[in-house]
Amino acid sequence: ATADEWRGRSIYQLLTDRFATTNNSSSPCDTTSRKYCGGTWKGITAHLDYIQAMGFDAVWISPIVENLEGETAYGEAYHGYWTKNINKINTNFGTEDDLNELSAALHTRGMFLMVDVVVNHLVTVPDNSSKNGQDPTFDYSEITPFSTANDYHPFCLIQNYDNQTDVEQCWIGDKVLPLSDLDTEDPEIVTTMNEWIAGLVKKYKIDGVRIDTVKHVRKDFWPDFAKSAGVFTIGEILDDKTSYLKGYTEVIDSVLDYPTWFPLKTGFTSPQGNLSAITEIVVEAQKTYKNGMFMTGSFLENHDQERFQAATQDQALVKNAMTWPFINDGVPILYYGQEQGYTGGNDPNNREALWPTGFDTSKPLVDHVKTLNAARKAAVAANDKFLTTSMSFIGQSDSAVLAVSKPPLLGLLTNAGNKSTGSTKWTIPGSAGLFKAGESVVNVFECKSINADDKGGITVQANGGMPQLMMPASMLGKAGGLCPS
Ligand code: ABC
Ligand code: CA
Repeated sequence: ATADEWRGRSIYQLLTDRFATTNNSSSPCDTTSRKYCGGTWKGITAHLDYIQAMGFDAVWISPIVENLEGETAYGEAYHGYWTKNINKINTNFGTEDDLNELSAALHTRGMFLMVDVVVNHLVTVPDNSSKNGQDPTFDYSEITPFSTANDYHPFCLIQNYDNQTDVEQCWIGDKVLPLSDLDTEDPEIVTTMNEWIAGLVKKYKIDGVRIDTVKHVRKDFWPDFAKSAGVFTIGEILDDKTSYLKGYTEVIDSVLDYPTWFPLKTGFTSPQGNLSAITEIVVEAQKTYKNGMFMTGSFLENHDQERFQAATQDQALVKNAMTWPFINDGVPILYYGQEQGYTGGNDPNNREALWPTGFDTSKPLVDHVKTLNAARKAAVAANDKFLTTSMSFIGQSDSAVLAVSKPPLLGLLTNAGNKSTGSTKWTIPGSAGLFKAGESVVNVFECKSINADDKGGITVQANGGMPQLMMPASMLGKAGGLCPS
């Protein structure tokens, strides 16, 4: 599928090993031991109802290729990022047929499959010479098809993240488990990777790829790779600066929105957070990225960062922060387990198994997510320019509140927290041009309406620090499942 076909989608990100098992096992998963816990592609296929019922229409799964087998100093390759053979699949997750069944099952439901792919490195366990302060050596014959030292950049760990040559040609990982950095300057290797991605996308009817470690490969590698993939590409560039991401927005369709994630996380972690830092980043991105904020992948959690609820369990703050990805110009991405209220800390603790919850749909955050997806769908249905019109911020005098306008949605967020009393409010003047005089406007989280004043303005009082998502009542009609009257 093309970038345009992904624009209106909503993505559920999961780790294949941790989402669902084939036979609905209820065995616990000890995240700290960093071992395979038994999740499979068949397991995902069997639980698509759970994902779809929350309103998602795309699923991002872990890397699918064969990984290094057995124990390393950092456990097993259950996450899938330690490629051993690009031409085989990871049988811990199932068979080729299983993967094809998952792909077909998604398509039958009108959903998209996104697969995580890695170009930057492959992995083989080093000998332990580094223990004597020497450089480790590697048995590249374990890796397919890049089986000689010539296929890789000479060993050096990235020392200086401000030196882009270091970032691209030295290795990520650490002394204990360095990740062999592929020589992506070699034309033969480039051809091999381009043919590989074309074949993979075709074979499994993949609709989009999430590209790992994009900033660790030279920028001009990416356009041909993306073209060979032939589908939507979204890249991971872990950096907090829009000026750094800018160049990447020109070589692939889309980038994960890390620059906004940093102020989003700190802004909503406590009432002391600064919400205007979010506004600043967004305005910069809208000005500098190739497509503005459109097509950025907007998220609150992922598998590399502690979960939001590791930082705060104030449910008002949680619900505010969770609302953001669904009300901005980007494509919303929800990391599995957030809807169940998971609280895991940094890798590996943020990779809990989902099955112990029994895929419980009665949880409050499951409900919250349903409403968020439904509101976004309703907005798309009500305004055919929703996906192509930039959001804007409506100025507020209080720095603990944020008013995000993306008609017909008006997101009212605050970091006042659930202990806040009284004073927090949003003032939306009639001059913002959002509502008609006297029009009935509904907060879709509570299905409660208020009337705009005679100039079309509204003043909304926060209640227990909760976010509010406003929409003209007249537009709810097209929205299945949203505030049924
Ligand atoms: C394993 C263990 C961990 C252990 C670690 C040393 O080794 O599991 O417990 O702590 C995979 C696995 C991981 C595994 C790694 C390494 O491989 O999932 O569990 O960790 O073996 C992607 C994926 C990620 C994946 C890989 C590797 C890459 O999403 O899941 O990890 O295929 C860098 C990369 C980024 C990568 C990330 C993990 O590391 O750039 O692509 N993610 C700075 C750098 C970043 C760097 C980051 C973390 O540090 O600039 O490039 O990310 O090392 C901001 C700055 C940022 C700064 C952050 C921290 O602060 O703006 O620049 O990031 O203010
Ligand atoms: Ca590299």
